[in-house]
Amino acid sequence: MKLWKTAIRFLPLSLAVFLLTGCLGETNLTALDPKGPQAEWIFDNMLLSLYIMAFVSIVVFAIFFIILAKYRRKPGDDQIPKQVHGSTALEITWTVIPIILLMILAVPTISGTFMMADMEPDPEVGEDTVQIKVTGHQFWWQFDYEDEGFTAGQEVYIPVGEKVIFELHASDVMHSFWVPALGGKIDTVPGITNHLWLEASEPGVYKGKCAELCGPSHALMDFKLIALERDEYDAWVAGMKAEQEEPTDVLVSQGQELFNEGFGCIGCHAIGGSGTAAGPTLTNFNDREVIAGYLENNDENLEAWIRNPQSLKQGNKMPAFEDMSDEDMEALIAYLRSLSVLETNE
Ligand code: HEC
Ligand SMILES: [Cu+2]
Repeated sequence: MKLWKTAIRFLPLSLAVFLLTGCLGETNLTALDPKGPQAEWIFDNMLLSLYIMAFVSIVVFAIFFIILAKYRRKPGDDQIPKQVHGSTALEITWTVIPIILLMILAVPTISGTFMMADMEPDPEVGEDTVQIKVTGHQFWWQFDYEDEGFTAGQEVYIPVGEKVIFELHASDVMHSFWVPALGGKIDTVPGITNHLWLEASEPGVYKGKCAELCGPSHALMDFKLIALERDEYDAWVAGMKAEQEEPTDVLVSQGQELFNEGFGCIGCHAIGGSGTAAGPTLTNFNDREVIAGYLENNDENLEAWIRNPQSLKQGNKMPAFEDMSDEDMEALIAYLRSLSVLETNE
């Protein structure tokens, strides 16, 4: 009876687990729908070990219940059964079977570990293999395309169907770089350089997350990996490298003036060019789907963000511009909206 009570007490908890799995919603923030060779390897191995576990459980429980039924005490059975000790045949069997099962697991594990650790360039792409330096900051991501000489923030673009090599760093505390649909997570550690490669087998927008508790807004330290066909990717690279054009629109150039001089946003946010700044580069800000990793990128949210970033992302390093006049805000937003490198911006 007591067991039943305990079981019933755990029922809501187990139901909650089922309900929470529904929270995944539309996103591809899942390792169960792999979209690249690394993620496929992880998923296949997860299934393989699950099958092995299921096989072992089924066999063990089947034997258990058969023996329970077969050797239970029967009516009139009042003698102690013959006592035995040890069985060489049985002991060899239950040693050899697990060894075989572990060997079955070891083959793909070891070959996969080498596959994932191989940081040689993509054999088909050679020298043009894309290499990206990732830096985790509280609470945003910096992506340096050093070979091309520019820096991106919050969204990392890669060509589809090619191995892309990431070099991982952290500027403050430990973070962890994770795009579940494409592969395993890897920590970014201050003072240590880690490496990882990923490949996306289909074009698309893949969600990424920081997977290492790094401070109050850790849960909002999201980013996106955007895989484009090679020609679109090249066009994006060209856009990121292009000289900033002088704005022709009056409001936009007023906004630029405020961004550079009036409020000194430029001190933390570079536009164009490369290197580390105190905040994410805004070269292609208007192409981003979200602001600060998670807020839908519309004017209302943008204004709210500039006026009071702390209320939206606790502990982040951007100061508030609460008292900005509406006119200045309008001009700044117009300027930020002009920052795009993609041809179409749907
Ligand atoms: C002291 C440095 C600093 C200054 C000055 C500053 N920012 Fe920021 N800003 C940041 C940091 C840091 C972030 C990243 C916050 C996060 O996501 O954790 C940020 C994020 C942003 C973002 C979101 C970027 C994205 O793609 O997620 C926008 C837009 C922005 N700032 C605009 C401005 C504007 C406009 C000004 C001037 C009025 C300004 N910032 C001044 C540090 C600064
Ligand atoms: Cu984090």
